[in-house]
Amino acid sequence: MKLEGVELRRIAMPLVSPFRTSFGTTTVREAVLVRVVADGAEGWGECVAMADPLYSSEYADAATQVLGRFLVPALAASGPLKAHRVAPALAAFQGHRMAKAALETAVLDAELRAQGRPLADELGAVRDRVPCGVSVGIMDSVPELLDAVEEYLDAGYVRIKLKIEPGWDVEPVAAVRERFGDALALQVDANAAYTLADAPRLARLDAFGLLLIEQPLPEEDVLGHAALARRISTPVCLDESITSARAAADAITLGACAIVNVKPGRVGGYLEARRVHDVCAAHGVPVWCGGMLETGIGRAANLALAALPGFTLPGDTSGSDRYYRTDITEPFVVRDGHLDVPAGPGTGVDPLAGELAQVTRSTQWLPA
Ligand code: NPG
Repeated sequence: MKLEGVELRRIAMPLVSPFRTSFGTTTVREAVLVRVVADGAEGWGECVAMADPLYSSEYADAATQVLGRFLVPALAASGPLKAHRVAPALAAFQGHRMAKAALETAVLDAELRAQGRPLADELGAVRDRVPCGVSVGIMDSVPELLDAVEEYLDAGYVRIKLKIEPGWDVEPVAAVRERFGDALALQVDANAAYTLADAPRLARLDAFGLLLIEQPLPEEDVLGHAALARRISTPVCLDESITSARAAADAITLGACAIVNVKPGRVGGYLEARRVHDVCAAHGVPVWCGGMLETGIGRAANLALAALPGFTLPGDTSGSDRYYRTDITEPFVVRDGHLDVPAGPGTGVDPLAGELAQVTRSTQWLPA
């Protein structure tokens, strides 16, 4: 295919309720949408960088800049447009994986649409629907948390993830276990809020039969996670630390994780995400698909990935109404605790023009 141009679109979508994690509170999801036009076909990618560099070093303004100034020009200069050639064409630029992922996804979507092939098939999906978990933010009180969890369980979610931080860990976990029983699939996510010195406190979570504890220590503290894993019985899962298939192989070899959260944006795209899946599968390490408060555009692609055989744990792939009153695609609706994997060409979803216009803050067209 020949690239005609790339549109960068900044959007801002209010969340149905504030989402608090150990690194901050999100009330409006700002994101960058990438639309690639090639040979008359178009494809979409959603950049998961947040408004502020709190989860990772990337943020939406920087992603917009690096795409416009470096990544799109490099792609335009790189010869025939093919999804598998995007990462090599951008490899000279350090980092900016979320920006690179969005561009590669848009190219992949355009290519697959032109061929009439679904992303799920391209990635190697083996399921038509995937079980859905939900991530529950830090709340002002335990009763408020219990109400939120109850609502999600009533909506059919098959696994609950509680966000934790120092001061909001053992007590809320104990309360949820007590109220909803031992059969509830329950896990926690610290977003790097602890240090190894907190090991005794984190070991108290062992009593609650959690599926996993996600990213308790800082991104770069892989050895710390290995040391922690020897001191607690809850399986350690890594998120922020896993920036590539190589990082996954290292972390597994070092004993730093028994489970991996795969987020395509964090590792530079769906093709690398599949390699992370493959590395983990080769080591017998289960994976699950993370979420970054995506709109329907990013969610559709995540569902394709979550349908791969190594994704044996429910992911943070929730229904549209968990995030937004109005999504920018046809809404994803959880039925019987599952979401359908889109079956149409590419990601299988199209943005709805009216809804998209409502949330658009700016657009920029970059001719090839
Ligand atoms: O369901 O999309 C979702 C949110 C899941 O908790 C979730 N995401 O640390 O994994 C995380 C967290 C996150 C959200 C991280 C937004 C960064 C941005």
